Amino acid sequence: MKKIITFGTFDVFHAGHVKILERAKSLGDYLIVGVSSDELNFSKKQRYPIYSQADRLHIVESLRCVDTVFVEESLELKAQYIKMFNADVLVMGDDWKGKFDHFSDICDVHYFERTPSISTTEIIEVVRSSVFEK
Ligand code: C2G
Repeated sequence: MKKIITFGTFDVFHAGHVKILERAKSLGDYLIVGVSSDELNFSKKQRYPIYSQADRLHIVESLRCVDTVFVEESLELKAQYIKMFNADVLVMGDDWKGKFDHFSDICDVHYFERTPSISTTEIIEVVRSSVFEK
């Protein structure tokens, strides 16, 4: 059985998230998703996610294409997570292109093109401006 692993915050879950997860699953049989903890997200983006860690895990876990979720506590633990789950392929969006190439000694590394014109940051901006324009 071919196992795929991917990581992300998946805050304000949107179509770009679902599309990368579906494409990741299409590379194998079993999809494992590391969902960034609230603290990890704060350290990466200097803000806490809009959706709680528990809700983000719940949403991702509920998808048909996802088989297992776990909390990604640290970016530095990636190699350990890959080995722990025995993953054959690491998938990331191409905003991370090149950043994970060094894992190619333990698994295949595959970057998918990001879905254009949609992002959590953009959704937050649209909602914020529509609230303040009224
Ligand atoms: N994504 C995408 N298209 C978009 C937006 C996001 O394909 N329009 C992909 C990203 O490339 C990423 C995944 O969806 O592979 C999750 O995106 P984020 O939640 O923004 O992930 P990020 O906070 O970058 O966390 O260890 C790595 C990090 O945990 C990745």
